[in-house]
Amino acid sequence: MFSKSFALLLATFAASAFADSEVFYCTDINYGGNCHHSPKITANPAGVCHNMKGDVAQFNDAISSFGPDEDLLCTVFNLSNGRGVPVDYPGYADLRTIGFNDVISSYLCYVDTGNPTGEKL
Ligand SMILES: *[C@@H]1O[C@H](CO)[C@@H](O)[C@H](O)[C@H]1NC(C)=O
Ligand SMILES: [Ca+2]
Repeated sequence: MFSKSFALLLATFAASAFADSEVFYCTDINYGGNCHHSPKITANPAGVCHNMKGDVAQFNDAISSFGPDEDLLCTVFNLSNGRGVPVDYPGYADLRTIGFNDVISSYLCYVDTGNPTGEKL
């Protein structure tokens, strides 16, 4: 009884605590040039994938700094060859340091619930 309501309380807390996470990324290093805040990323079992298309097409193959919020676990992808690298908080102010400057075409982010199985609330 206690544990069930405690779990519910935790889930409720987590859902509200993680409701406002986002990624901030820019075309220049050190978060300069043109910048963009991603849409809010909330807990989702499949993670949330964003492609640099449509209103963010200008960022395709142009991102030089990428900063996820504290509770996000992200992977950025070079869609030309399908290669992805993990980027966690605080991200990279200079993506050249991981050899990923101007190649990001999409990113996938999960809310880190601290669950070692990777299952999200
Ligand atoms: C991205 O993919 C392109 C096309 O395969 C390749 O030329 C480039 O080296 C790749 N860059 C990285 C950092 O993976
Ligand atoms: Ca750039």
